[in-house]
Amino acid sequence: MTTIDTAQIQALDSAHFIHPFTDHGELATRGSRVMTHAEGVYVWDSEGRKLLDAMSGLWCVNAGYARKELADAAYRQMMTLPYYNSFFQTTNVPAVQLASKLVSLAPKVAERSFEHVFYSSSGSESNDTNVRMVRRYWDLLGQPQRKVIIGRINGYHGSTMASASLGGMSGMHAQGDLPIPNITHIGQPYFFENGLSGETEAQFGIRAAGWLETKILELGADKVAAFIGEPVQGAGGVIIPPSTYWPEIQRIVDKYGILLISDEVICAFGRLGAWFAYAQFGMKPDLVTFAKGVTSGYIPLGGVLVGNRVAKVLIEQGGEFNHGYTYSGHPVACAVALANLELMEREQLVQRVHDDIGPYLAQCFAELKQHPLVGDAQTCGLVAGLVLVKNQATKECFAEELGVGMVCRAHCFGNGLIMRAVGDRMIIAPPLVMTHAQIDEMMALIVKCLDLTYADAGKNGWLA
Ligand code: PXG
Repeated sequence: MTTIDTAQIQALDSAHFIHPFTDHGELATRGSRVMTHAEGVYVWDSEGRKLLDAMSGLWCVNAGYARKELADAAYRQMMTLPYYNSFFQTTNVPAVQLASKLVSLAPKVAERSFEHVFYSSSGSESNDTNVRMVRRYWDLLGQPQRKVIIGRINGYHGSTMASASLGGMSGMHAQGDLPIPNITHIGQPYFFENGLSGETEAQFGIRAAGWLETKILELGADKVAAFIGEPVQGAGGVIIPPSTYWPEIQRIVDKYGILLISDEVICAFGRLGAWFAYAQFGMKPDLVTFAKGVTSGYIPLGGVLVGNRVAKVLIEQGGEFNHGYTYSGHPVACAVALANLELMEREQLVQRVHDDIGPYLAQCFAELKQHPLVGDAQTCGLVAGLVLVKNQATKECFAEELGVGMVCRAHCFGNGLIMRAVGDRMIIAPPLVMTHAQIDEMMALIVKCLDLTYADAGKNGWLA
């Protein structure tokens, strides 16, 4: 391994590279962490520190790092056909094979089943595609007034103008006049924060879904085009909805004939123990957004599974759909995705999350509820979240400005663990290849960092 001059890279980084979601004043003083290589579930930085990556990069390295099969697939495809477009009545073999593979992996949900795929290179682009497709669908059906798409506060759907608008991140909406017109939001199904005293989680799920009906009636049902949501909210802090929530949402969208978009950029490809998540949540979506795990993040690829309800109208009545990207159906990205799905099938990674490593993580996280700093802890497949609280008995939260989550996150980094903080929610989404021993190692680090944070909170008088 060549040695890296960390200070020089940091100086150049700060001088020339504008990072996503980064305060560059802070970056300039602190210097960024330079990641150099990775293997399995570990990444190394330029100072030689080894970190257990409990976030799979950014929720994407499902198959783990340094998988030779994926590099080989990219190399082979680059030497065969590194690029060709799929405009102008052309196609390529990996894009076709992948579309047919994805369709075969998508659970059948009656008339909403999936036989078609549209490709992009990211989750954000895919959700922009969804906006265009939904509007085109209603225009073709002679209902052009159906324009409004409803998302959720604290949902995340990407960072382009349309996808950031679909999302409900207040920090993003505060910059650049978002959301764009005809996108609105309802509250999130977060029981810990929004459940009423005496209300069961199941009752809360029905009530939270009811916010959709209220919004539809307020807007006028004939104005509403679609509802979009992540089966489990990821970037919002791993918010796992009550089991009653999605079936009730489905009942409501069906009642008013509204399209349902399941954004599975995080939730698909084994993350929740299935190839796609919608069926296990009782959703019958018309469009499913995917990205990230489809290639285990080795190369950018995203897209939309287009259900028969929409595909039929677009194809049979639509003529040309004036939408597409240079890299739609990129042969190298699709070849890597095919190799990734093959690898996942061979190693039964999805089944493993469902039957083995997911339940093991759930058991470990349940034990964390004993920790005095933990107000609640939940898992679903291989995502998990816990909330840091000031008082475990009353579930009183810390004042936001204390930044307790960031204190905990700093301890994690300092102790060789990559865990994310979303406010005071600490979250993980480890690679699906994690062994039991690696889960044990991760849990020991989590407990250690919770202890250190608890000690800090005590010293600073935050627990009083
Ligand atoms: N939908 C969902 C559900 C996502 O999680 C996107 C769309 C956008 O995908 P692209 O590929 O355009 O980034 C995402 C992305 C975080 C974080 O802080 C999460 C994402 C991206 C960046 C940061 O957890 N998810």
